[in-house]
Amino acid sequence: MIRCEETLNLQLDSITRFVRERLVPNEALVAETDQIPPALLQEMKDLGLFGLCLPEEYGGLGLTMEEEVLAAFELGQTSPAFRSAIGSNNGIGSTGLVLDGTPEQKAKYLPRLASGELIGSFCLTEPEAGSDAAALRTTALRDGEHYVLNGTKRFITNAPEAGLFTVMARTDPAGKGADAISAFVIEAGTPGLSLGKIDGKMGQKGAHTCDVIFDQCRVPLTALIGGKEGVGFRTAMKVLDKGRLHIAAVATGAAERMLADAVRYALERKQFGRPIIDFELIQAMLADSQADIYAARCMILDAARRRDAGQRTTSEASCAKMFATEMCGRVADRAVQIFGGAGYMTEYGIERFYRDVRLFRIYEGTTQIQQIVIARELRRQFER
Ligand code: COS
Repeated sequence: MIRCEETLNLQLDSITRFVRERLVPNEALVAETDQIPPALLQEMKDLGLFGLCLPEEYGGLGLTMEEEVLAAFELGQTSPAFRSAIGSNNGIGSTGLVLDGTPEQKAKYLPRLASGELIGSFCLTEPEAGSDAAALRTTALRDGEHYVLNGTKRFITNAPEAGLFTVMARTDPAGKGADAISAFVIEAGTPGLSLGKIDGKMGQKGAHTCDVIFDQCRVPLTALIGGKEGVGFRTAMKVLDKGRLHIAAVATGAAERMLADAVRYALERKQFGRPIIDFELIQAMLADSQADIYAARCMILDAARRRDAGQRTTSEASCAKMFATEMCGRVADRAVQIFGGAGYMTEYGIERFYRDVRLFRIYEGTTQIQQIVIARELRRQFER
């Protein structure tokens, strides 16, 4: 749903311009230093990028899902590290609170997440619980007016910068299923919460992950999201339903960028006395990429509109995430191929994208998890 075409176009224009004029020229620097310059982060705050999807009543821009994916197509057109910096505040680091938080929890944290003063982070994955998220072992045991958390969360995006963690933990250690899991909102600096060393990664330099460790970490009862035990796994799944659509759109934006780079290169690069775009085998790769991108865009926009209309879009979000991220991988591979030897060289930047986008097929649920979700939804539909 688009609330006001004119306002949205102004917002999208300013994002597009910011990406082109401020982010793209800094891609190599961020990759080299593994840091986004603080001045650029401040510009992102000033533009309201940390609160794009947070409700207007809490200081965000309140983008609908359709508006959000349109913005994500634009944000995807540069190094994913930039999108990652604002991604958790707009997505997995805040959605749990937006969907299931108490009015007090929302009032306390959402305005600071929307402004970028606080960075949010989502702690689900553990050393022994990745795809099988319900197998998580971190416990949160009630002790009078507190819960005491113990356990380790792994590969947590933006944890090194985070001021606030959404943490899924087992409130019923004997319970096996989803009902035993609750969600908490925990501030950085809480005694008993510490961070591991920053992980070395294949790509996405400038975006950081690390372990988040809870050792007798005592939080007040008010840290329980929604004030309700036993619904934290469902909160996490709802967060991912939305997050997966967002990632699908970011992956599609990245594919558009790589295709544009490949077309420009194919126009300039001459072999056999002609620009290589004259050759049909190059044209085939470009055409396949364009069709792939078009299909992903259509799918994502349709899923976003359905979500805005109030439909359950678990299956559509997984379809979109699976298709768009796999598609992005294919486009990255073809782009490197079109660049040829230059595609393998750091100087041309395309190999950096090739490495960066590999993560899209893994985080917020691997392609294989999306297949499971889609098949389960289908089965449910036919069993009914
Ligand atoms: N929305 C709301 N509720 C949901 C839901 C969704 N999308 N998906 C599942 N639930 C509910 C189910 O309805 C069920 O509740 P009831 O028992 O009341 O029906 C409960 O959650 C448990 O669901 P299910 O039995 O399907 O859970 P499983 O343990 O079988 O796991 C998968 C399901 C595999 C889909 C889940 O573990 C998953 O998504 N894993 C990947 C996690 C991931 O993406 N990690 C990436 C890191 S986070 S960046």
